[in-house]
Amino acid sequence: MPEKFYITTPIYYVNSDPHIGSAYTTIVADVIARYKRIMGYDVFFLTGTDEHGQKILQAATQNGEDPQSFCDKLAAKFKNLWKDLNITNDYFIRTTNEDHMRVVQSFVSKMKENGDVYKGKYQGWYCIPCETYWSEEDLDESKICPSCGRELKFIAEDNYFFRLSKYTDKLLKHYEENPDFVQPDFRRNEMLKILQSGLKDLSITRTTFSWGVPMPDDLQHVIYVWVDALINYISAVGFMKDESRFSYYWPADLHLIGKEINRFHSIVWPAMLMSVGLPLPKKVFAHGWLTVNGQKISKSLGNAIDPRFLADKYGNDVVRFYLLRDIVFGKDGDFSEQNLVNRLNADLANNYGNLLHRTTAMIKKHFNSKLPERDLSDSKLVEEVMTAVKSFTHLMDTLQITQALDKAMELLTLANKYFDEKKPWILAKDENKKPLGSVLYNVCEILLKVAVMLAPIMPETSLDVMNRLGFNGDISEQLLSTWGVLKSKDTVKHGKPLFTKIQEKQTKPVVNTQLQEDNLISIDEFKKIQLKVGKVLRAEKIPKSKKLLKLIVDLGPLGQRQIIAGIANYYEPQGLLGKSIVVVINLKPVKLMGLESQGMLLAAKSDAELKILTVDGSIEPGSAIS
Ligand code: ME8
Repeated sequence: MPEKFYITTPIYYVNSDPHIGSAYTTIVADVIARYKRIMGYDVFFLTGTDEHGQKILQAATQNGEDPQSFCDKLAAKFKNLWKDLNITNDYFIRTTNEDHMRVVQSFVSKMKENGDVYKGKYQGWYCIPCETYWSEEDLDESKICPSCGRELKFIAEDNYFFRLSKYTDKLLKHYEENPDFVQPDFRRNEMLKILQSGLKDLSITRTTFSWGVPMPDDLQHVIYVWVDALINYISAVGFMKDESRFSYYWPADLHLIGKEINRFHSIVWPAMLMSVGLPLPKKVFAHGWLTVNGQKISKSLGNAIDPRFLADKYGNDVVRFYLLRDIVFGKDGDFSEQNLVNRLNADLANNYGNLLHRTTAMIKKHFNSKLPERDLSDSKLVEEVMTAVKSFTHLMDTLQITQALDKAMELLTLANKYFDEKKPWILAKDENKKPLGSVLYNVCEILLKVAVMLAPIMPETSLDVMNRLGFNGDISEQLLSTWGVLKSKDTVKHGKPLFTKIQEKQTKPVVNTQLQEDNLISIDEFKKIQLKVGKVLRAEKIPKSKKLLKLIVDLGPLGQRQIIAGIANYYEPQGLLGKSIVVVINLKPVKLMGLESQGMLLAAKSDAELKILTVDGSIEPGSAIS
């Protein structure tokens, strides 16, 4: 019987489209799931969407949609993206699914029966984007969210509370007895500090909106979105529905999450499970956060890269490889498209693709495309390869994924060095083709090992490489643990280069190009802004103002208007006379330094400069601009 391995990602909020951050966690989880399958485990890989709560309700309302159809649309986007990114999740859970909602109610009822839920009054601060309560001690005077830096809302409600405080000591004991429960260690220590300072009871219902799971026996309340969400990990594997399935999969082997939601997974969730008497997950791994070109990923900065766009441009495998190679798993890391291109060119096109290409070319030419005889005389090489493979599996098993990937890359370096040192192009001149054959065989066998090691990360490429090497069987652990898997005389295919290098000038950055649906306006909305050509008739400084100039502008049939513009630091009044500029004419008039401004001129501004927009050539004042 194979051993089971149950792995989860966070279930993502459906308030906005998936981005490179959610894709990162899901891709890493997919890599681990694929690796475990190769190693013979019976894997269950779960992902899904978190669809209740105030944040989702707000997003739906802002979009003018009822929350359920809004969630349906967004959940489909996540589901489809994972399919396109080659994610092999076994199930996709949605918290608006009725089965899940029933489980949430039963779970909370059970906590109540066990004496862990009581009614009280919550008064304090709440972060809607994080759906998180904060107590006064966590905050300074500014009352901004310690996690996301956004403004908090003060709420005062009659709520039900969970006796989280009761579990402080039990949790501390669990941490002590299971030193690997939370990983990496520095994240475990953060949680230990919170536990050591003592836990407070947690408000677990809300009454000011109804988009959530109703509290059993008190329908005025909906269950706190985090309680609802965490329960997905058990409702998805049959809790209270299919007990044999549930007891087979639970406890989860790994909850993979981002660092900002560690407290929910490593403290709140385990305490909830203790309350109802269920075993705790075996491991929580909280990875770091991705920035983009050094900046936090944020919708307002417009840098929330669309993973599909990236995958379309470079290919799924390349994006997956880059994320695992460049972002040290566990630590914060920066996404940079330039670094992705550098990795593609150096690691993939040069070290991997080129070696395969050179090797298969020689087998085609000198061995009529048949894999030459295996040769065991080079035991030092074989030993080095097998040591690297062993470290690879150890590193993968202990979730040191970036370091495991280093081992595969080291093997490629080793094989390239071996190829160059053995000079097969000189051996090829020899009548006796055995020495040439054995070098080429050894390189092929290393390439096969690398393809297997990289299969969880670059599944399509690995299948392609294995096929070119003449291997068409299943990918399994045995291909890693024994030397000499490839069979002499099998047909090797010499094809197109595996990867195409990208020259710098070919890359147009994908950052900032994503169209955010909620930022888009329709042509009718754009047409509401009336733009006309205005000819500057007069321009003068305004006494006591350093920044403002007063302009009188001729708008043809619309007459003349006075415009007060903040351009005095950049233009002398004289220099503006006669210019045909762009004027917004339907802006509400405002008073600046006591003077009415009856329109606005358009200008381009950088940190250091400001340039007024003018019309290219001469045209009647008052002409419409569209
Ligand atoms: O927190 N870098 O959902 P969410 C790396 N619904 N990972 C990132 C990231 C970034 N910049 N941005 C997001 C929620 N992530 C809850 C979870 S689970 C029971 C409920 C990833 O949509 C990372 O895994 O805000 C993070 O923890 C998760 O997306 C947050 O997703």
